[in-house]
Amino acid sequence: GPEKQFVTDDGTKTLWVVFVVMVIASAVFSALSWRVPVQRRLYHVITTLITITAAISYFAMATGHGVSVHTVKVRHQNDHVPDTFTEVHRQVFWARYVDWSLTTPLLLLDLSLLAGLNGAHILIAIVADIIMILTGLFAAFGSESTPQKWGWYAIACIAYLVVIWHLAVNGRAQAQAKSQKVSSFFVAIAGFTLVVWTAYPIVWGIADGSRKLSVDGEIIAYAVLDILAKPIFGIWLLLTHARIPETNIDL
Ligand code: RET
Repeated sequence: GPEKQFVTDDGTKTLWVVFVVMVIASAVFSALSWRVPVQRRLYHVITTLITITAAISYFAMATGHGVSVHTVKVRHQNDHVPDTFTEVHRQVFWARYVDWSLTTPLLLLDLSLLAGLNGAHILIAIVADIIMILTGLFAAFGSESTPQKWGWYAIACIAYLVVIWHLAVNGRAQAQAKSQKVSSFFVAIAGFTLVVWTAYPIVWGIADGSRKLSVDGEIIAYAVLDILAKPIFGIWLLLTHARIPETNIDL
């Protein structure tokens, strides 16, 4: 019969743990917004929306929603019988892509406002980011043929390079123009973001991509990354920006 790559009880427990972490983070971030005047709460609003979205997505995954089984035919090398295949049935948690398509633009908005990027640059970074997530979704599903799958993956990686370019080059230049304090904070938190985000396509490559990592292993890897990229990033941003008046936003 087909090889089955499915979540087990341990994976489901991990999903529940992350759900709870995201709910707590959302409560803490909204509580923190009371410490600043109402005109200065945009970072709190954005960052709370990020963890609320993640909490909803983890609730879906923990209760068995936002997931579907993907069937892949794997061809075997066999000199005597041409075209021997086995089937792999693997669960793909598409709820992640719904989460990422909302939360990664919001994370970029946080960083863009911190740096003081202009509207055109923010728009390019966010559109490239959405293209990255949607083509990543195509890579996960449109993959009866391997070249097609890695083709989508390559397109997503190019879009990711556009995102990085905007942060590393334009974002840094704008932050520098604001002040030394803003600049060093931006370099630190954008550098952290770059390292954490770059781990996602690596995990994808060994999980959904080549199916070497089990579904439980994939859940654990993304759990660690999601906690770093959302609650840890968020608490760092909210506590630090409050001490740097130049990061205030005039809207
Ligand atoms: C995919 C696969 C295709 C290639 C690339 C990817 C990048 C994903 C990234 C995700 C970041 C997610 C975050 C989530 C929430 O906290 C879609 C995995 C480049 C960068 C930060």
